[in-house]
Amino acid sequence: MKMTFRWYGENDPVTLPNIRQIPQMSGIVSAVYSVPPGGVWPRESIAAVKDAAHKNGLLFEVAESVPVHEDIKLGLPSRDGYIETFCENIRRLSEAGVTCICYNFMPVFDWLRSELSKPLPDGSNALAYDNQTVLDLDPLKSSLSLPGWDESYSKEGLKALMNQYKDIDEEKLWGNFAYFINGIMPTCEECGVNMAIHPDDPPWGIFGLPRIITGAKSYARMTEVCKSPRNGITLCFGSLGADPNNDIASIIREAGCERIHFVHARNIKITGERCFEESAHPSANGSLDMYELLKALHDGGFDGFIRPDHGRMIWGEQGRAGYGLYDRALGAVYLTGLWEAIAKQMKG
Ligand SMILES: [Mn+2]
Repeated sequence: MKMTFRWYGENDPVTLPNIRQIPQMSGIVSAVYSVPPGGVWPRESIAAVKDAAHKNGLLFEVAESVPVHEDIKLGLPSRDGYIETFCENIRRLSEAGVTCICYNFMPVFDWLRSELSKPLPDGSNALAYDNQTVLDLDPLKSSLSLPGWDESYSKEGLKALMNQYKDIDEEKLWGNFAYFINGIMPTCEECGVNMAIHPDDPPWGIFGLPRIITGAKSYARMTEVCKSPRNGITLCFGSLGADPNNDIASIIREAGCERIHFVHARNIKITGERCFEESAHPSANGSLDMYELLKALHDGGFDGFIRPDHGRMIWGEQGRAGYGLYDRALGAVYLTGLWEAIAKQMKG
């Protein structure tokens, strides 16, 4: 297991020297943020991320995320051009030493929460999801803006895009996914890059848009549509765990670790039906048993990348919701400790 930490580039209030001082940190997870979805990432921009990491004793082996253009998800004729662009980004990233690319296949909206700084009893705050609040939202009318919402869409643009999805049901989205993953796989094979799809977050449909990466059945199907082991997953505990029907330890044990290239480890506390808040990482603080999950990964021989996922805001820290330094650093150390204990126990 290689412990990593997400870094949002030079404008991130969390600095690389900060990240370097977290015990056992091997590298950063980052991206080129200045290019809109569907664009080619300049080699200089990729090199800048790599060089900044290396100067601080950190590796840059995981890109998160390389966005998939909506035309690919919609299956439009223009998708072939965007798939070629995606392949070019795979080639450029691999030239810079990246071996794992995290992406998602969620139409229109990325991850979604109803609250970014819900106060918790201990004085910290965290991201939260309340189903009723989200159901009451109309993305086309609401002035509320959430982090998973692409700000570059005008209301009209968003309306037009959501209309395009009217004819795309889950079956069609699966077909478009299969076309995409099989289209890029020869390049992945050639470059030695693993693709790691992130589950939909939350793992259920929202605003009438289809969502397909939601649990054990999705993983069985996505591995079926493209059999290369380089077609793998980002196992995000918090995303999958928001649906209590997802038994994540069983998913790991049944699917094996060959396709798990990247793990997002965080805990959540389920507070009602389709309601949850993001908690501190330890098992006792949330609804997920982190020991069981890491144990399943260890038993499966997992040796990919892992990172603490979202953290709470603690100790008065201000910054990017979910991506402060302190609670994620605590999470990383907790995960490293659990892993050490499991590894030593297994040796007897
Ligand atoms: Mn995640």
